Amino acid sequence: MRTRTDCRCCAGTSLTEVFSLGEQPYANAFLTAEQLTQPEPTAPLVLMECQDCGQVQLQHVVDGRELYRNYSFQTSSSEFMTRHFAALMAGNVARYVPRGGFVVEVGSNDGTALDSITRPDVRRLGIDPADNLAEIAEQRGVPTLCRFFGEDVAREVVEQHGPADLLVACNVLGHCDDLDDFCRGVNALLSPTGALIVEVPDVRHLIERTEFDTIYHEHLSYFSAHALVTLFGRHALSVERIEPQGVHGGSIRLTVRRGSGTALCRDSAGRAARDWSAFNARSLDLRTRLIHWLTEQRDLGRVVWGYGAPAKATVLLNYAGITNDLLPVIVDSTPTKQGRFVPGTHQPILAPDRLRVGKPDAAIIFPWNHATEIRSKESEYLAAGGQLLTIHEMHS
Ligand code: JHZ
Ligand code: ZN
Repeated sequence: MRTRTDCRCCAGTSLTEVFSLGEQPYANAFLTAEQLTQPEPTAPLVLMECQDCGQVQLQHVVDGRELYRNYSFQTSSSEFMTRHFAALMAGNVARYVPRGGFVVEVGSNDGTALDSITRPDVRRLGIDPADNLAEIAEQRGVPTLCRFFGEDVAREVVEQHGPADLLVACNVLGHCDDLDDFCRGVNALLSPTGALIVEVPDVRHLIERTEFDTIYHEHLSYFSAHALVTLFGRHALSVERIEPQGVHGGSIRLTVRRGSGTALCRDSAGRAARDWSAFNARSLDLRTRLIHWLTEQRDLGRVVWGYGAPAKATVLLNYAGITNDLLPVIVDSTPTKQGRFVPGTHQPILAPDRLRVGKPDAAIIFPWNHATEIRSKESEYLAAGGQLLTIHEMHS
């Protein structure tokens, strides 16, 4: 772990602390039964804001090799996200990829997005550091390079396959410590007429919608459009388009091209409107309400489980200190998470069909971003009187 004292978007050094979740375990490091008795690694989660460009980033950087070698999250776990990425690929392949062209996805996970490309003439390559995921992707026929993307890897790829017409990086920029190296990689790999498509959660929504549970060690940056335009501008990359996206609590999609003539003015992305003290107060209030509600349910003799074990569940449960006496079980559809336990608070993770057997009175949907999909899958449980709710819907 190291402390970062400069802004990864503008290189400035005026960083101010705006929020802290304290010392926390790694959100996606779901434990095996043997690991339950062993000490767990933790690191602080402290948010810093750059006073020059508005970038928000973690003060402490945990080595990515520790977080990503074996990765539990799988893109294919959501049908909604699978459709979202298929639409992204379809539109941009049609727009930027000529016959026989080349598409590279950074952070390609289990190959879901690249697998959606239907044109047989298009060559594809995924790049992802998790070997368990690269293996899954390869099995479904998506060629995958199991590495961290950066300038060196980009040069190797160009040498082997030629330049990329389309580079896609969704929910991956936030995970990169060295964004200058990422941008040098883009410049090494992108064809002169190609495009880079980036998607990241928008920090504006994180603040406005009190999404503090999206703050964890993997997420080193919490971007605004302004900070990203600043970053790319320093690397002769120009942001051609910014489109809001509803996914992950409110995201932005950027289309980035070669050239320094940034077509977009650097909109200040709500900097003046950032009210961190109200965000701090709302986060504390949410935590208090959650603890009260769960205690009340327990005292009424009602059983409450968790539905979905996203990284966000680990953050919320640990921040609120919710152990098995208040919430004893979580169900999740991801095979690699089942049979494991939540870091820190140790709830067991079971397959979703156990919900129909165990029939808890209620379950908290931890991935609030997937509430619609989960409710439609669990219509039987709901019809039988079960309750599914998100933390934002909780009133005691
Ligand atoms: P979900 C992800 O974070 C991954 P997380 C990553 N860390 C990132 O950067 C951000 O997104 C932006 C389960 N589930 O997508 C599957 C069901 O059980 O909110 C997942 O474990 N049944 C790279 O970890 C979890 O919920 C279902 O029907 O916060 C969702 O995780 C559905 C739809 C999901 O990711
Ligand atoms: Zn900055």
